[in-house]
Amino acid sequence: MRVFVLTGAGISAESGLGTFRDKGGIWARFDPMKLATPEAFAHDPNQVHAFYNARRANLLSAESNAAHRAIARLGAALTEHGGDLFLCTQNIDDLHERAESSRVVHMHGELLKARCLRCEVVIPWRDDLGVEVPCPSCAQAGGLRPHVVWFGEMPLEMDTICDALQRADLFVAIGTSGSVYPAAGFVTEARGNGIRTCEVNLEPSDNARQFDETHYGPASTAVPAWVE
Ligand code: BV8
Repeated sequence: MRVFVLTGAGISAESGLGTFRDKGGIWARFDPMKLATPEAFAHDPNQVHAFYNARRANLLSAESNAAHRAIARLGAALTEHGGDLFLCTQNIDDLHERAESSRVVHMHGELLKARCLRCEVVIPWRDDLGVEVPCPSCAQAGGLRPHVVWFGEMPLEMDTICDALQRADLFVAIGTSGSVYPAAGFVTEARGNGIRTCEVNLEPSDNARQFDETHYGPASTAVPAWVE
């Protein structure tokens, strides 16, 4: 059995990381166009770095939760029985990895990594990084940005994602509002390929009607219940 799981901010909400579009969410408090676009970084890199440094500090004090651990168990069980879990996350945290999921596709990048604007090398984030620090690979000063996909930028590993979406037997969306593309369109693509679809979320998402099966409740209880 090949299962494609897409996770969003809702799976990390109970770990204390903010979601984006819930009441008091990140995009309710910060303007994504001023902090999560290439133009915003070009205009004020220090402000953008400060925004991600604050989220990184929050992440470092957070822990994975029962939902992340249940997905890791699902992956191990599928592999053991000759199946496959393709875990694609919109999240830029590392909580799936800390819950011991083995292969995580971060389509929107990773908060704990930096990328050079010129040579594109990706390096682990260090607190001293910022616009003054030269790239360790091409020595360009001021060239390091968060390794995060901003609005208007192409998500990462899309070929791999689309291939996995074609081959899946089941598509499961967990903790996502279904409001950001191309991720929000994956359920439509799955349905078009005749793949069964399931949503596990706190409440019905924007595209809830497209799911054959739905389970609602906080991820830390709803996801383990669905996995078991
Ligand atoms: C692209 C990283 C094209 C950054 C993010 C104008 C210009 C350019 C593009 C566009 C445009 N207008 C529209 C677009 C397309 C745009 C888009 O879709 N915009 C939306 C707003 C309409 N998309 C893009 O720009 C994408 N790129 O289109 O490129 C292209 C083509 C060719 C060549 C080049 C380019 C890139 C989008 C990626 C942006 N980066 N993240 C960062 O994190 O700072 S997106 C942002 O939304 C988030 O980061 C997150 O990754 C993503 C999805 O959000 P969710 O994860 O779903 O979170 P949300 O808060 O919305 O929902 C949480 C859910 O959890 C809720 O349903 C809630 O009920 C539930 N929940 C809450 N608590 C719990 C829970 N569930 C369970 N348990 C709980 N306890």
